[in-house]
Formats: sequence, structure tokens, C-alpha cells
Amino acid sequence: MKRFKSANDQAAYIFYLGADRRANVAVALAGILVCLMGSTPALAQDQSVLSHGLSYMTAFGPKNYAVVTLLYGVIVISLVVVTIIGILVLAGSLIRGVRVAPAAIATVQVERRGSGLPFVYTAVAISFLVLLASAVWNYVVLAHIAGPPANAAMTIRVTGHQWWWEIAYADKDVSRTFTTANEIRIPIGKPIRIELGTVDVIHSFWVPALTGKMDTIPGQRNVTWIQADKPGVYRGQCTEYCGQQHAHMGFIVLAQSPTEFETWRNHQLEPPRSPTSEEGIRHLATAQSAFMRHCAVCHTVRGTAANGKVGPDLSHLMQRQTIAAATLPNSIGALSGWISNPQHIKPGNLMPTLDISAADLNGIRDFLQTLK
Ligand code: HEC
Ligand SMILES: [Cu+2]
Repeated sequence: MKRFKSANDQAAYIFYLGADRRANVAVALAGILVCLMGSTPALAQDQSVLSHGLSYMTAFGPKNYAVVTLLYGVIVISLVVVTIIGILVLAGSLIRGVRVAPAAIATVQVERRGSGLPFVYTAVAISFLVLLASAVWNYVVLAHIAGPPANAAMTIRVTGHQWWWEIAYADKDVSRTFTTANEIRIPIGKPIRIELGTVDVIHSFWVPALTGKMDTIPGQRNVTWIQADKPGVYRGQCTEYCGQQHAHMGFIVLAQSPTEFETWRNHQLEPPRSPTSEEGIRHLATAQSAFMRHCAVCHTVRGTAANGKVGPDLSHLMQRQTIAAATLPNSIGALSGWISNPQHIKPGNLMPTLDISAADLNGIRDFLQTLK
């Protein structure tokens, strides 16, 4: 017959006997199941296609290869740890002690074989080593990707605005610099230095498939870098809450072959094309004057008198795939909708809904269509 020194000892013994056995088994199984489920989206991730989304589980450039390996490594370590714990709990629940009739419990003698401390020491040592190894791995990866490489192919200055991105291509030759918005074109296979600034609040630059987050901070220039090894469109996003339209402060990174990129870059340096037909010229003159009256205070179109700096540079607007910071596709319908009622599309954004006649709106839209 067992005798207990205290009610606690008795309770512990009943637990040891497995009074809660079924509950323990259920919890352990559920734990393992949840971990497996949690890791399935990662395993199901399509590794081959262009990344259009915001997934950071697949890397498309050297900056992210080590990071994604680390990510999966840590997931596997966590899974292994949780599985081992699950198995131990299961085993502990299933392996029974001496069976005692419930009525006799109060009189059973409790025997302790050792203090159990060696288990604690071993477990602490193992946890410590696993955590230390994970931490060291983390720091090694961080150090590896931290600084922009010295051999960066070019510098792009990215400036956060509420709620869009200004993209300026720097060059030693000032005549080869130009500005665009919400779309960063880069040649594949080359490291690109990205200098980050802001004109208003803190934003954060993030292209999950190519690079981790870096903030844009007022009065400070932060530097990061990106490189894409596969051509494609990579979605980027402001990831520091910056006001009402924060969620609509996206952008894309369009990675192209170096020759395609050079063609685009040279084209950006040219003024927009003018119409050739006489009627076209007349129509455009009216349209352009409407643009000058309504829009030029805020927008720049190089080669014209429009040099406003409040909104995105529209010089080669039609070359862009999206408008309003990756909120809408750059289609004629979306563009018409945007210029006639930007406040409906992005409430609170800094382009007001203007009171413009239908004729002027049509003209302005036609003028925008020439900005190829
Ligand atoms: C008071 C300043 C202001 C005026 C006036 C203004 N805009 Fe804007 N515009 C902006 C701002 C700010 C944005 C960025 C909005 C955003 O995405 O949050 C913008 C965005 C745009 C965009 C999207 C550009 C892109 O690449 O995403 C187009 C196109 C545009 N404006 C055209 C016009 C036209 C056409 C007019 C005249 C009818 C006009 N704007 C008048 C400030 C202005
Ligand atoms: Cu932002």
C-alpha cells in the first residue's frame, strides 16, 4: 500500500499513473498535427514561376538564398523539437506505473528513484546548444547580406511619399539621371544599390522575394541592395504603417535581361513621343493645355513646362504596368477612373478629385496616353 506525505504527492502520483492519459495523448497528437499543417504551405510553394505575390518562402536572388535556407532550417529544427517533445509526452502517458486500485491509492508508498535533476540538466544543455547554434546561424546570415556589395551595378534612390514611391536612377553623368514611380526596373544578375529616403513619415521598403525590410527614415539615408537572378515581376510593399492608404503603397520590381533594361533606360531619357498627324497635334495641344491647367502643379512631364513635385513623375507613364502605387493596372479604363475620381479609389490620398469638364478629362487622358 502506498502512503503519501501530502495531497500534492498523491495528485502527482495519480497523474503519473495516467489519470489524464487520454488528454495528454490528444494534446501531443494535436501539437504534432498543427506543426505539420503549419509547414505544408511552405512545402507546397511553387518554386519555378515568377513571384507575383508577397511570399518570402522562395528566393529569387542571392540576397535571399541564405535567408530562405535559414528559414526552412529553423522550421525543421522547431518541428524536430516539437516532435521529440510530443513523443516523450506520448511515451510518458502510455507507459504506466504500477497499477493500483483507486481505493488503495491513499495507502500506496511513493518511491523516488533519484531526484530527476539529470533530466533537467540534459534538457537545458540540449536546448542551450540548439538555440546557440540557431543564433550563430542567424548572425552569419545577417552578416552575409548586410552591406551592399562594393561592385553594385547602379544606384537607385527610392523615396517614400504618402502613399507612393519615387524611384530615381542615379548616374555620374547627370544627363543620364531620371525619375519614375512605383516601378523599379533592374537588369537580372546584377547587385543594385538602393538608397532609401522619405519626404514625410517613416515607411518601409520590402520586396519579400528579393530582400528583407528596411525603413525609410526622415532625415536619414538608409542603404540596402537587391538582386534578381530570374526575370520577372516581384511585388513590393510599404511595410511600416504610414497612414490611411498604407495598404495601397505597393510597387513592383521588374527584372529584365540587361539588354532589355538598357533599351528601357535609354528610352526613359528621351522626351515623350509627339503625335505626327496634324489633327493629332491640334488635339494634343488642347489636351496638353488642359493638363497644364489642372495637373502640372503636382506632376512633372519632362520636355514640357509641367514640373510639379507633389505627385509621381508622369514622363513615361505608359511604360508602367500599374498606377497609384500598384493599386490598379495601367489600363485606359483604370487611368480614366483614377484621374476622374482618385479619392474614390484611394480615399485620403494626396491627389484631390478635381472638378474637370468631361471634354478636358478626355483630352487629358489622351495626352497621358502619349506619354510612352
Ligand atoms: C494636388 C496635387 C495633384 C494634382 C493637382 C494632380 N495630381 Fe495626380 N497625383 C498626385 C499624387 C500625390 C499622386 C499619388 C497618389 C497615390 O498613389 O497615393 C498622384 C498620382 C497620379 C497618377 C498615378 C501615377 C502613378 O504612376 O502611379 C496619375 C496618372 C495622375 N496622378 C494623373 C493626374 C492628372 C491627369 C491630373 C490632372 C487632372 C493630376 N494627376 C492632378 C497629386 C496630384
Ligand atoms: Cu508607407
